[in-house]
Amino acid sequence: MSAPEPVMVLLGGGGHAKMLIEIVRLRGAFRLAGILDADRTRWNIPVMGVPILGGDDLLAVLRGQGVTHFAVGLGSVRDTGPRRRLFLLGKRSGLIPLTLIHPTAILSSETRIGEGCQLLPACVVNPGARIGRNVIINTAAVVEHDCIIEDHVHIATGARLASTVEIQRGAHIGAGATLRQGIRIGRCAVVGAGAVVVRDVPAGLVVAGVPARPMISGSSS
Ligand code: JB2
Repeated sequence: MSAPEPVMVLLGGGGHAKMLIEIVRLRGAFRLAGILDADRTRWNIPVMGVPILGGDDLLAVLRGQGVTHFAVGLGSVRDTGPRRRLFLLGKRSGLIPLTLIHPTAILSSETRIGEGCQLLPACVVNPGARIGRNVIINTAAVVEHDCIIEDHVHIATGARLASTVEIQRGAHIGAGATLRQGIRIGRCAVVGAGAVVVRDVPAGLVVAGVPARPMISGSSS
C-alpha cells in the first residue's frame, strides 16, 4: 500500500499565493486542502480553484483533519514582519513549513536552502549561497555565489545580488535593485525598487535611488 498523499494549507490568498499554487501544481507532491485568509470578504471565493476556508484560527482544526504542511502565501512589499509572524504561527500549530521551488529556478547543488523558502520562476542561486528560513527569492532574481541571506528576507522580482552579499534577517530588497559585491544589508532594512547599492546599509534604514541613499520620509517598494 502506498503512503497517503501529504496535505498542505496556504496562509494568505492574494497575489503571491497564486505563484505558490502554480508551483504546488507543477511539483505535484502535495494536495492543497485550501487557503486561510484574514480578510473575511475573501472567504468562499476560490483562488485559482482553491477554496478559502476561513481564518488562521482553523489551523488546529485542519491539523486534526490530517493537514501536515503549510506555506506562507502572504508576500511582502517592504515590511517582512507579517510573513515572519505567519511562519511562526504555522510552526507553533504543529505544521511543517514547505519549501517551494519552481521547476525553472536554477539552483546550484552547492547551496543550503532553509525550511519554508520560496524560489520563484527563473531565479538563480549560485554555488556557496546560504539561504535562511522563510525567504522569498522572487521571479528572475539573481543570488550570486557565496551570498548569505538570513531568515524572512524577501529578494523581490528581478533584483540582482553580486557575489558575497549579506542580507540580514527580515530585510526587503526591492524589485530590480542591484547590490554590489560584498555589500551588507542590516536587519529589516529596505532597499527600494531599482536602487543601486554600493555601500553597506545599516539595520532598519530605507534606501533608494542610484546610487542608493537614505530616504528621509515617504515610501519605496
Ligand atoms: O495574518 C494573516 C494575514 N494578513 C493578511 N493571515 C492570513 N491567513 N492571511 C493574511 N493576509 C492576507 O494575505 C490578506 O487578507 C490578503 O488576502 C493576502 C495578501 O494579498 P495581496 O495580494 O494584498 O498581497 P501579497 O502579499 O499576496 O502579494 C504582495 O507581495 C508579493 C511578493 C504583492 O505586492 C505582490 O505584487 C508581490 N508579488
